[in-house]
This record gives sequence, structure tokens and C-alpha cells, in this order.
Amino acid sequence: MFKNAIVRIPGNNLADGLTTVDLGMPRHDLVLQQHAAYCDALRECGLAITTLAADLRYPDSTFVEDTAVITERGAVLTNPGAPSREGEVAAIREAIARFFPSLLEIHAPGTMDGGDICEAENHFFIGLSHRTNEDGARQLAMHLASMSYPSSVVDVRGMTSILHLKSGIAYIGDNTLVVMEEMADNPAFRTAFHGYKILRVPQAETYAANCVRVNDRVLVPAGYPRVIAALVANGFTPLALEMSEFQKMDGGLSCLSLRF
Ligand code: CIR
Repeated sequence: MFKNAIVRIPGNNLADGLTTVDLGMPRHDLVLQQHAAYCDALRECGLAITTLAADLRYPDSTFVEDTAVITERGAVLTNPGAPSREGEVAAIREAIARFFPSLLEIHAPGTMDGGDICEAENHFFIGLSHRTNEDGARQLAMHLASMSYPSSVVDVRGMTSILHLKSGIAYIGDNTLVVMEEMADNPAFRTAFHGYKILRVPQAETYAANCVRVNDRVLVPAGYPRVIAALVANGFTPLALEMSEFQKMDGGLSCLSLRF
């Protein structure tokens, strides 16, 4: 069960952030509206929210998930892989330290974005991506081991359609993983996930592979009927949220909050 979430209000310069997709510029009024609905959904799921003010120094800073890996046994601050996002960790440290006074850290030359880390029933999958490098992955595996968590690495560097590991997979509890079609062909991943029930996401709905279990609900982006139907058919209760403006900036549902 999650009790808390940390979010950051998007700045009116979100459009200056990084993106690899060509979906147009986010509209600030809609950005704020979608962010507010996201926060309402977290509240509806029973979470108390810590809301941080917009930070115009870092256009991508609303994507707070990338700054930390938070577990039941402790928290690790990351060292984001994009130079423009490096300062985001210092900016959020105090808010996280209020809940986790002793913080572990990923140090250079290691880099890591929280979006690459997927916890699946006490096992951590660490995505190697263009943001998370081998040294970052090694450091995190060591920190996780110090908390008695096993982990394994999934290399997603060859997958051009996703930014982070969790752009393509989600663990939604009940021993179930939501996995994008392309990822299911990764042998390391298939072996590692032996024993999990896998809900395959059709290629046309890949964006919805980034869904989030929050207590009794699964938050899922609106507009992906096959994924929503599969969730319902497997006994989950989806809560659909408009994400169009964040999608324009390569952001998914998970990246808008740190949950613990
Ligand atoms: C970036 O490229 O870093 C941001 N525009 C999007 C980050 C999305 N984060 C995530 O999926 N965890």
C-alpha cells in the first residue's frame, strides 16, 4: 500500500524540456488541468500528496520520478542522465529527506533516471538506457543488495520507441506485468520474468504500457481501449487519465510522482 506521493507543479516552460516525439507543443492550461486531475486521482487512491512549486530552472522537473528510487526499505537519489536535468536532484532532496532521513545516492560517473527502475514484488529490474549507464546500474544494484533486494539488468538501449524501461513495462501487483510487445522479445527479460503473468500491450497502444498500480486502482492513460479492457478482464480496476500534454514531452503516468 502507498500512503504518500511527491509531485511538482509543471512550469510554464515545460515545452523547453527534452522530447524525442513530434506531437506538437504542450498547451500550458491543459498541462495544469491534466496535472491537477492526476493529483486528484492519487488522492482518490488514498495518498497524501506533497506538492512542490514549479521550478523554472528545470523544465522537465515535473517528472519527479526520475530523481529517486524509493522502496519500503529506503530511498536512493539518482544522478539523471540528461545534463539539463542534473540539478533536479538537489532541488528535491529536502522533500524526500523529510520522509527518508538517510538517503543513498548514485554518483558520477554513474547516471540513472528513476524511470528505468521497476520494482516487481521485491525484485528490481534496472533498465540500461540512454539515461541510465552501466556504472549507475552497478551502484543501484549494490544499494539494493544492501537492503536485501535482488535485482537484474534489462538492456533497452536498442529500443528506439521508449525512453526508459518503464516506458515499456509496469508491474501492477498480483504477480502481473504489463509489457509492450517489443519488450517481450528481449530474452533477458523473458527469462527474468518467468513466473509472472504477462499482459502484452499491442504496438499501437505502447504508451499505455506505462501504467501505475496505486492501491486498489491502476492508473492508465485515457485513449487506449485494448489495454483498459485487458486490465478489466484480469480483475484490475483502471482509472483513465488524460495525458496528451505530457506525452508530447515523452512523459508517462509513472514519471509524474514518487509514490511510497
Ligand atoms: C525527459 O526527457 O527527461 C522528460 N522530457 C521526460 C521524462 C519522463 N520520465 C519518465 O518516464 N520517468
